[in-house]
Amino acid sequence: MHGNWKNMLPLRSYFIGILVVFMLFIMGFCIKYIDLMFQPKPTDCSLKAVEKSIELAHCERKLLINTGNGRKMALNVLTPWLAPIIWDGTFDINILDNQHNSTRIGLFVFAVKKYIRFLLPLLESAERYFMIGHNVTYYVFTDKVKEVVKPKMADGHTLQLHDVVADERWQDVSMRRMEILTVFTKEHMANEIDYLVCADVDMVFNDHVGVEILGDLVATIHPVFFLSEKGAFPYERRPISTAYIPHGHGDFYYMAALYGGKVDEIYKLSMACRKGIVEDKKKNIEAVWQEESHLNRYLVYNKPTKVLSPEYLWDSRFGNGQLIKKKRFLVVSKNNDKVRY
Ligand code: UD2
Repeated sequence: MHGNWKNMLPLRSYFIGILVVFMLFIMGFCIKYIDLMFQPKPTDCSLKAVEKSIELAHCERKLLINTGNGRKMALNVLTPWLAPIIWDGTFDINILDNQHNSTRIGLFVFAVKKYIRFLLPLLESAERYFMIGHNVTYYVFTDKVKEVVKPKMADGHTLQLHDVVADERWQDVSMRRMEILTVFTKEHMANEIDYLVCADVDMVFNDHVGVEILGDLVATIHPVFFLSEKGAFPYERRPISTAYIPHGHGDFYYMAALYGGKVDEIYKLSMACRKGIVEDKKKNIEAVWQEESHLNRYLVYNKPTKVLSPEYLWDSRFGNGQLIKKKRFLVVSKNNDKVRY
């Protein structure tokens, strides 16, 4: 008996071992599936819960629309005055193309003095990406009509060349555009086109830019300032200038390299900007960003009916590019000292 008991000792350790392993296994199982054991109740589908989520979604939208924060506003698809902000994915180009099947569109550019070198690349890129399938007139103003090389153009596209004086200062060339617009929108374009798009010449189209950009009055958010707080916008802040915008006013900072609208709206815009430029000149002052400052002033008090996201104006040197899915219209890098003087 005694001897038997001694013989059973290893057997007892064996059972204890098995028991320990078993308990460890149970503990492991519990740790792994603890959340299953305390699972929350199935989703509450009661009317109250649904109402709560609708209310939350509503608040979220309200926040997006009402916020005075420039960062959120520029990334929205609606301005606080309910104008669309055009981003990739917000429009169906087939529907819009059908709506605009007989629309006549103009593209207005200045290519004066050394800037003539930018004209052909701009027009060639326009032939690839700008208003494809639509009736387009290029209105080119230059002091070098004879040097203009015409691009190969699609049916329904025409090029008009117009002589313009070459101002000595590049700032005056840039501002002269407003004066020319006041005359041409009234006397020529009113009968020739429905919408006018105004652009800088040192730019290239890099992706689709179509009828989604057409509207009564359209402006483009400046890519440098689309995430900035309003206080950082480089508006003209000197009250002596007619382009003055007081702190607290304004919604976005728009870039003068692309804007547009119905011909009569561009007439009104250019008249106001031209008047401001002339009044400033009388006082011997010039707005901080020339006609861009006057354009911004006009658009603060005459809200655009459509706003283009920075997809429509991009400079490859800028940061934040990851937020911009398509870079449709690009600034061409240039050596200012070489082309302006
Ligand atoms: C910025 C704006 C521009 C305008 C300007 C201030 C960009 C991309 N654009 O341009 O819209 O507000 O500041 O006035 O930031 N031009 C000529 N010949 C010249 C000089 C100018 O044809 O000798 C025309 C040309 O169409 C050019 C435009 O004026 O694209 C604006 O001049 P800019 O491009 O030199 O001015 P920039 O780059 O500072």
